[in-house]
Amino acid sequence: MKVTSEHLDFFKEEGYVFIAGALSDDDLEPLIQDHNVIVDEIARDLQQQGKLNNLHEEEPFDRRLARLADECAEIDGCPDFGVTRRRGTFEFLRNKNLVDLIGAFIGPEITCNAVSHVRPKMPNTDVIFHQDAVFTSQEAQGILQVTVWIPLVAATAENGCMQVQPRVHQQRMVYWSYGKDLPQTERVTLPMEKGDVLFVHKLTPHGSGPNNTDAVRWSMDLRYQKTGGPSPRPEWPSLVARSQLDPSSETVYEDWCDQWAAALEQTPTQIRYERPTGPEPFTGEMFLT
Ligand SMILES: O=C(O)CCC(=O)C(=O)O
Ligand SMILES: [Fe+2]
Repeated sequence: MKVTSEHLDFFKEEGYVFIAGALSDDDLEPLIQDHNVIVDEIARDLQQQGKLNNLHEEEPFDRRLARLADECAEIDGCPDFGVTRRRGTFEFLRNKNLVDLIGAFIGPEITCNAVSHVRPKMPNTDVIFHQDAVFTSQEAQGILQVTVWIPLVAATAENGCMQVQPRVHQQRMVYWSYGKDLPQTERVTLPMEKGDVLFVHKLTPHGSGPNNTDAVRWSMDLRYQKTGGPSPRPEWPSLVARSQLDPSSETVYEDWCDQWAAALEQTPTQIRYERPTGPEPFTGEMFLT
């Protein structure tokens, strides 16, 4: 699957674009396997501590963490990938099929920054509307960055799939107060199948409604930028996913693990940067030119 000029025109106009069937089960499987292992480790650990009776081993990927959480209030999602540092997940962040798509939005020098997450969206939780442009250090406010949203299970209106406010990015404003001052415009609901990939402009307001099912809506939300620019979260490591200029500069797994371990030792929880309180014009890079 390729990003076409129609996709890019749609992205420029609407502030998001949805690419159906961009990834195969083979692309996603290592990521899912890693998170099966992570959930299993959480369960066994709590069982050993006497906090859990049933490991719920028979439950499928999309349900097991929810059943464990039903039984043990301590479970609220799972640690992020910088903490778990599994190889399959690292490889996914630089998966060829994925990175081929990203190049169309930011060019051939591609870095995944640390404002990137695995998100097990638990039953009854939602994500309030916001722009991703607000999650940034001051130095990186103007960078060209694209959000890549990838479901690991089908995302539906019922389990709280992504919703976006189209065309708001064209106002070139950053609404800094995390949702409170966003313009109230049409919201488009975007159900997605496993394998689909969504690209969201950093000025596009988006969020997701409550997960009204008893399963987990697993997804990845990743932020890619041009290599060399300032990081929106510099205290944690970025990863060079691809370099045409210097392939030897691409991050290797062992270094990525070491960098995360060192960074988390120094800064265990994320820093909340100073930010303006009201809306301000965005003067940075809007699109790849
Ligand atoms: O996964 C969601 O529901 C919202 C994620 C999000 O805000 C993002 O990917 O930027
Ligand atoms: Fe977001």
